[in-house]
Amino acid sequence: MKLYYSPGACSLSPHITLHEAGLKFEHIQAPTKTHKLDDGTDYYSINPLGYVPLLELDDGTRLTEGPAIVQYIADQVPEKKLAPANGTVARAQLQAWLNFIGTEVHKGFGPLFNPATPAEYKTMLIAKLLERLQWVDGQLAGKSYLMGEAFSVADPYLFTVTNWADFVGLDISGFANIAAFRERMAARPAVQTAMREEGLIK
Ligand SMILES: N[C@@H](CCC(=O)N[C@@H](CS)C(=O)NCC(=O)O)C(=O)O
Repeated sequence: MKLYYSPGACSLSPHITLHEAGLKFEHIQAPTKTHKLDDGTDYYSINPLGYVPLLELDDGTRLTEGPAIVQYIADQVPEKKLAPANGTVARAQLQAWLNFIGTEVHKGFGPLFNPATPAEYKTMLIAKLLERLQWVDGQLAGKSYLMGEAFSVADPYLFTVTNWADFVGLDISGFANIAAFRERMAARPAVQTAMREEGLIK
């Protein structure tokens, strides 16, 4: 398998998940600004939408959309229990978290990275993000991970998007449960390996 990623982008979530799964894969950098691979390939020829993550399977199938990719990875190694079984209420709850993070948090951050976004809109986005993260903080009370005591593939996604707070000047230091969750995540070997491979830590 090949994972197309950009350092620190949302592709960090499947990158961590692949290490949690213990699967063999190659990681290929696809810079989100230039859309050019190191070998000169135009990334749009791989993903016409131009974004990461993209997981290319060994038969050449290309999977996009982070929440779908991480569930696919989890389902390759059911013994690792990275996601509850398909068709269960717990699986729907995991999907609810993945969708919530994708639509209510991830996509709220995007325009904050864009210097062309008007300041008033940024202020609105920040207020909404803080509201959503406050709710996540409450949901994490008394829990180690989003789904309870068991780690799941929703956790690397929350870890990844909350990593962006510092870069856009969003102060989330008041969310004690998110801070504890982030520390717990940062201590996981799979997280450290993925972050090292992306050049985010030494
Ligand atoms: N809907 C996609 C969105 C992915 C996305 O927003 N990727 C960003 C990085 S976090 C990106 O590659 N942006 C560059 C671009 O759109 O060209 C998903 O959830 O996987």
